[in-house]
Amino acid sequence: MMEAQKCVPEEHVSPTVPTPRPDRAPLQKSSVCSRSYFMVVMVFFHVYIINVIALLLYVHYNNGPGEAVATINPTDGSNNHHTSPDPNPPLNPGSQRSLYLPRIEGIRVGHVQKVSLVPDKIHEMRTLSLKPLLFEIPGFLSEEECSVVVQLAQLKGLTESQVMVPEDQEELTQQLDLSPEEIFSLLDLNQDGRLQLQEILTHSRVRDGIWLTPENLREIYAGLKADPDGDDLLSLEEFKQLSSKAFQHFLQQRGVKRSQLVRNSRHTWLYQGKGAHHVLQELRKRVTRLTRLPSSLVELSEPLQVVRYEQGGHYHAHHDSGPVYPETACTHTRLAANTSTPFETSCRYITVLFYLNSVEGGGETTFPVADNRTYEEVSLIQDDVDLLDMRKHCDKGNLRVKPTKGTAIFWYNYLSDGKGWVGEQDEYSLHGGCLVTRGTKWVANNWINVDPDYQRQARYQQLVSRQQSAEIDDAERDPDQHSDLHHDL
Ligand SMILES: *[C@@H]1O[C@H](CO)[C@@H](O)[C@H](O)[C@H]1NC(C)=O
Ligand SMILES: *[C@@H]1O[C@H](CO)[C@@H](O)[C@H](O)[C@H]1NC(C)=O
Ligand SMILES: [Ca+2]
Ligand SMILES: [Ca+2]
Repeated sequence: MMEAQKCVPEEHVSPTVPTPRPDRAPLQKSSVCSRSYFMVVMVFFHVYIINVIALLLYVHYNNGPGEAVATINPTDGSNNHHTSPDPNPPLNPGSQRSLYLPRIEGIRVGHVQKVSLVPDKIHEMRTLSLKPLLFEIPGFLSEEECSVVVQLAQLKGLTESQVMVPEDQEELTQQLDLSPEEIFSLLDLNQDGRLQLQEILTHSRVRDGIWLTPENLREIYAGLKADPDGDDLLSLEEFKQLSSKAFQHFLQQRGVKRSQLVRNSRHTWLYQGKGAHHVLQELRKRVTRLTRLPSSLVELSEPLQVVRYEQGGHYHAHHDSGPVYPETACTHTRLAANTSTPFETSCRYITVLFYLNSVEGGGETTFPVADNRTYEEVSLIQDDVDLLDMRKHCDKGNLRVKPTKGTAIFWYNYLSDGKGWVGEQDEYSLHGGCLVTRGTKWVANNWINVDPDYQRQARYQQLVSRQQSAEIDDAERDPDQHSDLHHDL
């Protein structure tokens, strides 16, 4: 037998013997061999045990990341259990890659897919456009749910949405330390060495709370004697004479009517976490199912924004979230970023917009360039048609959605990076709220914030989970969890 022949000094035993046989009973062995034999068996046994442990560790670490991520937010686990009969679970339990972002396919404009968002009801989700990827879901909220949200918002109280004070444009240019020539060049989109009115408008609208029309601009030029030759064009020399301060000062002196603002509405924010009204919590769960995103992402996003537009209200065309450059910070992950940068945006990957009432007149949501062949910022503002102007040219846009009580629409503000994460801003996601010509308009927005920088989002979630676990003071928490997370995200 093998055992007999293997009565050899243990140093000859190869530790890589593939078939350990710890089960062989060393009963009939000679006493001479017994010690060696015992050693051999022990070595085999150890190799065997180490293999088993290694295998267990392997399995553990392969599963580890998914589990770790799924428990980033302690509420995740329980949510998953509670909603287990849900056919669209927030976290795909079959997949261990919880932070892979599913993106719903539009197929083609007009395509209808059935989605299960609440028990005993199937919703229909219609593709409205592919650029941006935009869907409509009638009856997403019931009539009662709409009323509850409106009432909660009224109870909380709404404030003016206006960003009236000119923003930190001055500061930004100072921080960037740009010369007038450089600014001129940035503004001169068509690079013809002159600033057309549209070029000034394209820029000013991004930064200021005041909505300028070509007529306003001519008025300002005249008031400041900025364009002595009166050709509506600013040469570099003319531009250098025109100080940004004087420009702002003129605007402020002139006074601003609400209708001249970018946004003429009032809004409030409603928290949707634990302890919030059940309708608000339910709404968030429904949004999670709709978007199929990890619930941890949805739960760490902005609260629900409820907006009221009175008759005469509007919101000129804009992007909900800006472009992201390597040095851009996201507002929500600021905590996890230690760089100070002048660029910050809200990184709203998805917008879900709910219509809380049917508007008597106007108030459509317009996507001026939806499914346009091409997109050129400079083409948005022409002499005769300003596609961004939601008071004057709402009807010129490519796509308009009429507000219908209970309907939700949602779209992606960013493209995919092709690897399951957030990529570049989708410029086609430009949209605005048309002038309300009759009655009042109530809408709500849920934004899902995702940092296009995967590591930063991961660090942020890690930080939040640490804070939460510190609050819970859960000493039993697996200490490996954070390092796993850090390693694998
Ligand atoms: C932020 O700072 C920490 C230590 O203070 C460092 O480990 C980390 O790499 C920094 N992150 C970035 C993005 O600079
Ligand atoms: C829309 O597409 C047309 C055709 O390609 C193009 O001429 C026009 O400039 C586009 N509009 C915008 C705003 O880019
Ligand atoms: Ca120009
Ligand atoms: Ca001129």
